[in-house]
Amino acid sequence: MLYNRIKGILPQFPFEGKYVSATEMTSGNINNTYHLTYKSGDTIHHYTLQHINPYVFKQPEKVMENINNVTEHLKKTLENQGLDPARRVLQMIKTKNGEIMYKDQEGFYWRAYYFIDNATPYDSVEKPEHFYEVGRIFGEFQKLLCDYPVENLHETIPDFHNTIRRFYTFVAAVAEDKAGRVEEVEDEIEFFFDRRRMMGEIVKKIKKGEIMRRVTHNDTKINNVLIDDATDKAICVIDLDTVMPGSALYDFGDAIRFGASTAKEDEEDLDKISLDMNLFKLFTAGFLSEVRGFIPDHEIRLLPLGVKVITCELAMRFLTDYIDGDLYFKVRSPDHNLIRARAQMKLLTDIEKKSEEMEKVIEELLK
Ligand code: GN1
Ligand code: MG
Repeated sequence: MLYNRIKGILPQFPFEGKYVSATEMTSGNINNTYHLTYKSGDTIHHYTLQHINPYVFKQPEKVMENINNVTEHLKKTLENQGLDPARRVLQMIKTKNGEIMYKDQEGFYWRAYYFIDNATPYDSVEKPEHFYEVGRIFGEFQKLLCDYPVENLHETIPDFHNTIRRFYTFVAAVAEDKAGRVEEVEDEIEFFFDRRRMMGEIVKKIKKGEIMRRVTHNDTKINNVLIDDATDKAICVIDLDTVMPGSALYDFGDAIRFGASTAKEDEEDLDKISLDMNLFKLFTAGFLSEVRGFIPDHEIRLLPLGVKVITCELAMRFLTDYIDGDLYFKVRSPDHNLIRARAQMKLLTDIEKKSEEMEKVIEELLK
C-alpha cells in the first residue's frame, strides 16, 4: 500500500496539520512522486514528496544544491522586478532537522516541495495558446538565469547531452548485448549509425565556442510547466533535477520533441506521429519573445538543429536502455523502451523532412 511506503518518511518533514491522503503522480520516468494532502481545521495543505532515483542521480546532494541555488536566484530576480515569487518558483521544504533531504534507513533520499495550487501540468497540448505560454516561460527561464554564473552549477549527470559520448555508450551496449535483445533490433541500430555525424553537431559547436554554454533546464517537457487554471498563463517551471550547464538548443528542441508531436512519447501506432508545425510556430514565437536580445540571432537560427539532435538522442537513449534490459527508465511493459525508441525515430524522420520549414518560421519571426 502506498501509505506504508511513505509513512516512515512523513514525520521527517514539518508538514502542517493532519495527514489526509497521498496519491502517486505517474507522469515521470525516473523518480517516484507523491501528492500529499494535509488538513488543519478547515485549511487544506498540499505538498509534493519525492523519492530520488539513486541509479540516475548518483550524487543527490549536488542535485539539491543546484536546485537551491537556481531557485534562490529566480526568487531574487523576480523580487527585484517587483514580482511576487510565491507561485512562480518551486519552494523546497527542509526536514525538521534543517536538512535539504531526508536519508532513510536504507540509504535512499527523499525531498519535499510546497505544491502550487490551482495550476496544472498538462501532459499534452489541450489549448494551443498554452503552448505559446510554455515557449514563453522556458524563454523567460533562460532570461532570468542569464546572469547566473554557469560554472557555479554541478554537472550532476556528466555528459547528459554529450551526444557523441552517448553514441559510444550505445555502441558499447550493442557490443555487450546484456539482455540478449540486439538481434531483434538491427534496423533500429542502423538508424543511429546513419545519423551519428548529425547527432554530434551541437557538441562540436559548443567546443569550438560557436555557441555559449548556458544555465539550462534539460527536461523541458510541457508537463514540467504549471499553467494557471484561472488565467491560462504559464506560471512556474518545475522539475529542476537536471538544471545544469548546457545548450539552449537542447532545451528548445526537447520542448518541441515532446509538446509539438501529434502523439504521445510512447505511441505504438507510428502513423499517428508527426511534428505539428502550428504548435512549432506557437512555441517558437513564445520562446523568441523572451530570448531575443540576449541569445544572438546566429544561435536562434540553430534552434531547428536542436529539435533534430535531441529527438535523435532520446530515441537512442530509449533503445540503449532496451538493449541493456531496462535499467534506467521506468517501464510499464517489457517492450516499453523499444516502443518509445520507435516512436521517437518516427518523429525524427518527420522532423528531418520539416527542417527547412522550421528554418523559414524562424526567419519570419526574426524579421
Ligand atoms: C526523464 O522522469 P522525467 O520525465 O522527468 C529523463 C529525461 C527524458 C525524459 C523522457 C534525468 O525525465 O532526460 O527526456 O525522461 N530524465 C533523466 O520522457 O534522465
Ligand atoms: Mg525530469
